[in-house]
Amino acid sequence: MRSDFKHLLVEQDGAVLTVIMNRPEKLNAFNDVMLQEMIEVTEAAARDDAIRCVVITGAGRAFGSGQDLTSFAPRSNTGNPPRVSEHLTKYHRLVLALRGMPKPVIAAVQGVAAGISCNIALACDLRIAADNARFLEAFARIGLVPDGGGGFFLPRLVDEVSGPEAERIGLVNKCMPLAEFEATTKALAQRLARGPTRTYALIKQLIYTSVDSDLETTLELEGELQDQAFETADHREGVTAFLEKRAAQFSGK
Ligand code: LHQ
Repeated sequence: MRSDFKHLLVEQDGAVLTVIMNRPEKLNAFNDVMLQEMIEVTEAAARDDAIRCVVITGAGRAFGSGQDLTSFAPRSNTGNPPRVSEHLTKYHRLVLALRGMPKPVIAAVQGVAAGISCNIALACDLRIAADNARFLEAFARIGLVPDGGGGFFLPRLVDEVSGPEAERIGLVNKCMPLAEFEATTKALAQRLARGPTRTYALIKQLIYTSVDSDLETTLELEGELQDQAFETADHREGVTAFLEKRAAQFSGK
């Protein structure tokens, strides 16, 4: 995994990869370079067996402010603007890479997560929020419809939601005081990375497929995925550790 990105800070601590979107002066708005780098790092993390949990977060006082409106708007003022839908296919690649990542992905949200940055947080498996978090589908404020999966992940979110409110309605898994935010996120990511991460990937596949399946199809998929889980080293280790009355040492295999 290279680490010389222009707009990302990438830190690996054991099996946890933390990706920090790093354009704090623009509240980490996505320009073309940062979007491309996010796609690259996400796809590389998916392939890298040494990484067993990914944390996505933002530098400075925000998670992200969505599409950089200064870098996209001038193009649409030219005589031959690109179709927005063409530009959006890059975001689709990122959303699908996060969703399909064969290991847990945590969005650690402090400050604002607006527009497509909000929807990137929604595409992650878990969301941890600081009490200053603001989830903001800012699209309608600039006359746009939600994109980047906003229409899929959260069709009913029409107004701004704070961190504490997001916890109350189940939009985030945990909200905490800003002072505890970093340490709690690290502890959660390390705990997940020590888990049976191959099985977590199968669980993600089951849950995300079941959303648009019926019961019969889901029961069948459970059987197929359980066949795979049954063959993992981590399943053997889990049962052995239980019988030996000790903590399991999972390898993610
Ligand atoms: C920004 C941005 C930003 C550039 C703050 N761009 N500079 C996809 C594809 C194609 C087309 C369009 O859409 C999409 C998807 C989308 O994501 S659309 C939604 C785009 N995002 C927004 O509409 C949010 C725009 N930003 C805001 O409403 C505010 O900045 C929020 C509410 C996020 C934060 O407000 P404040 O805390 O008051 O901060 P601020 O507004 O003072 O921002 C700080 C700086 O960051 C400021 O620059 P400056 O040079 O004046 O200090 C802003 O201009 C800049 N910034 N968001 N998206």
